[in-house]
Order: sequence, then structure tokens, then C-alpha cells
Amino acid sequence: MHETYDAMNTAPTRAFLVGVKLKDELQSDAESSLEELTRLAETAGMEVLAETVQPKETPDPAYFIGRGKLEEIEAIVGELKVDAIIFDNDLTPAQTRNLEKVLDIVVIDRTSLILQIFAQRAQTKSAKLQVDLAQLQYALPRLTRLWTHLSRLGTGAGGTAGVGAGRAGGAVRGPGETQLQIDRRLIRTQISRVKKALQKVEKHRRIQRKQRQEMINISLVGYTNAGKSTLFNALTDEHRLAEDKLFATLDPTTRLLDLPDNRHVLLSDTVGFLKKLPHHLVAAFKATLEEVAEADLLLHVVDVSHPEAESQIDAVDEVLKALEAFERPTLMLFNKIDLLENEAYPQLFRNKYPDSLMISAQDGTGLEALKDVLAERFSTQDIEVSIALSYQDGKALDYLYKHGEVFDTDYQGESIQVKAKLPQRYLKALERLTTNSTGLN
Ligand SMILES: Nc1nc2c(ncn2[C@@H]2O[C@H](COP(=O)(O)OP(=O)(O)OP(=O)(O)O)[C@@H](O)[C@H]2O)c(=O)[nH]1
Ligand SMILES: [Mg+2]
Repeated sequence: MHETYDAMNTAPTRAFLVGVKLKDELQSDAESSLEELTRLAETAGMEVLAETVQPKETPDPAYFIGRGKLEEIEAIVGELKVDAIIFDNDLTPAQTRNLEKVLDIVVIDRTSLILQIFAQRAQTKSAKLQVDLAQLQYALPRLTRLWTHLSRLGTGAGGTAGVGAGRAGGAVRGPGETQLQIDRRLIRTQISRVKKALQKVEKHRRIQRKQRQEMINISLVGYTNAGKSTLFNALTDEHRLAEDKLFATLDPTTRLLDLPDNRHVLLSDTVGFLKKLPHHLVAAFKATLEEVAEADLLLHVVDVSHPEAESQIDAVDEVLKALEAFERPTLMLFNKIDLLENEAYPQLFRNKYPDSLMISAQDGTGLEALKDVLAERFSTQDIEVSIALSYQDGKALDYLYKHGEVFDTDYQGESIQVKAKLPQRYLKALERLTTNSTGLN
């Protein structure tokens, strides 16, 4: 990231991070949350100068932090030449405004930082539109004279959400309308435009998904950076972007996965989850993540080498609940075991999740066992078919070999009597392919 900035001869945004440890929060939680915020800021291309955590019973309604702390920060801002203050908590629109007024620099909260990263990383049309929508909805109650930081920090928000662009759009001012009201009106218009565009894209996606429903669908889910894309690549020989960065993957991708008994299922890689994921975004990505809610099986990938592994599992479960996917059958995969020195640690997880598997997506440990478990799991959903195919039914025979397990073929004059095991849901597709058969029995 930094090289890019240097190459462009513009310095990265110099950020100062502020966390508040509220009444029911543990000091360690507040600290690890701030550590994650540091990674998020760096992922967004910023330089983190310093950070502070203030213990406070309840947030100050006007400034979130206490007045004393505010003065302290004011001094630091001048001293360190800070460009932006990033709060680990979410601020109300009024708090953001008040803080910007006193400090006279950009104030960003956790949600808007995550939105920026999503905006930088969204690649497909639907992801871009969803991020645009989330940004616009976030912006609407926060519009102020100072509110230009999204465009100033170069979120590259795919065009539609460029609030600054709307401002320069030369809208005609209605009688008695202030600049602020014009901005709000423009944003509302943009919101409905983006929503319409999204509906179109979603319709297309629904059609695609319907076609996939005849197959077994497996979705990878997990905390960001857990190793989902690395596993996806290892299992499907795909070369998707796997990076040591948060939110490397924004768009779900689906590929065929070959299992040992010659069975094929669909595997989807998805966006990583995060603690305190902005609810705007959860809502926006609900549509994209319908795969997850409809999957036959979720593979929940956990970075077992991460000290926060347990609370990351909880955070993922929370998002799954929000997506109405928590009840889906789930297999826990404890990844990155190559990084573990102490065997006692994974044992804790094994006790809690007896059906889980320990893997290393990077060096391949446990991946064959994983495929065996998957094949085994889905073979119990098979039914036995005995079918007489004519010699013109080559496609149907191919299909049986591809999706099922053929265990007997008997050539009888004009036809072949085939016995196979096949997931029940594939029967319809098989029937469509058997033009001349004397039928299934
Ligand atoms: N040592 C080790 N590193 C791994 C393993 N699996 C993944 N990694 C590394 O962990 C980092 C994150 O991997 P990704 O596959 O991008 O993680 P992800 O879950 O897809 O992340 P997001 O898409 O950001 O949610 C990369 O640097 C990987 O090389 C593993 O088994 N062992
Ligand atoms: Mg990924």
C-alpha cells in the first residue's frame, strides 16, 4: 500500500486511533479490538501513528469521549500532524459533527472505515452497488459542511456514491433550499437509483442460483483472514486472491469441487466476517450471501493460531444468525495448524467441537481427510437407481458417472441396465437427459 502512495507522491493519511472501554467491556477486549482497527486502517492504506484507550462508564452524548480526553487528543493532533481520527466505536452523526468542529480534522468511525475498505475492494457489479448503497445510507444523516472525507480519502466508491460528485452536480436550488438540503435530496435520488440497479442484478443472480440448486452447495464462511480463499484454491485448484489482508475477498465465487468417490459438489468462497460488522453492510450483503443461507453445508474456517480464535467464532455465529444461516449444517475447520507449537490448544477445540477437523490450507494437511468426510456425508443422502439406457443416452450415462457412483452396468442387446447411487435431487436432471430410456425404476 505504502509504495503505491509514495509512487503517487502523496503521503498516506496519518491516523490516530481512539478506543473507549465501556462499562461491561474487558480491557483486553478493548485492546484487541483496537489492534484489529489498526489492521483495518492499514488495509485502507493509512498510516497509524498512535492510539489511546479511555476507560469510560458510558459514552459522552456530545463527544463520545470525555472532555479531558478530548483536550489531550487536540494537543496530540497538532503535535503529530494527524490527518484523521479513527474511533473504534460507532459515533452518532452529532458526535462526529461535534468532534470535527473541535478538532478541525476528519473524524472516522469503525463503520465508515469498513465501508471505505469495502468500496476499495468491491469488484463485481453487485458488490459495487451494495457498497454504494451502504455508503449512501450511512452518509445521509451525517451530511455536514465538513462531510467530505469519503471523497477526500479517495474511497473510489464506484462513482455513484461519490457524495462530493453529487455536490458538484450543479443541482438547481429550490426556493429556500439550503446546500445541505440539496445534498440530502441528491443522496436520496442516488439511493433509489442504486436500489433499482441492484434489483436488476439480483434478478439475474436468482436465475443463476436456481440452476445451481439441483446440485449440492457448500459455502466457506469464517472470520476475515481465516484462510477461506486459500482453502478454496487448494480444494478447487483455483487461483483466487489470497492475501494477508482483511477482506481480500468481497464477491462470492463458486466452483466445482471433486470428491473422492467421483462426486461433484459446488463450493463457494465468501466475504470474511468481522466483529462489530456494520449493520448497513450486513443488510447490504444479505442478498449476495444468500448462498450461505441456502447452502447444504457450511464450512466454518477458523484461524486456530489466532489468540482471539474463540471470540472470532462467536462473531461469525452472530453474523450467521443475522443472515438466517445459523441453523444450517456446519462443519468446523480449524485452519493454520502448521503455525501451532502447542498441541494442547487445538485439543480444547476438539473437545468443544468433536466433529471438527484440523487442517492447514497452506501445506495441505488434512485436506484429503476433509474430502473424505464430505464424500461420506453426502453419500448418506443418496438413493439407488436402476435405469435402462439406450445407446443414445450417452449424456445420461456421463451424468451418472459424474454425479453419482455407478456400481453395475449390464449390456443387454439394445440397452444398458445401469445401477447407480445418486443424490435424490439429481434425479430430475437425470430424467431430462434420458430421452430414449425405458425409464427409471
Ligand atoms: N501458515 C498458514 N497460513 C495460512 C493458512 N491458510 C491461509 N493462510 C494465510 O492467511 C492469510 C489469509 O488467507 P486468505 O485465504 O486470504 O483468508 P480469507 O479467509 O479468504 O480472508 P478474507 O477474504 O479477507 O476474508 C494469507 O496470508 C494466507 O497465506 C495456513 O493453513 N497456514
Ligand atoms: Mg478470501
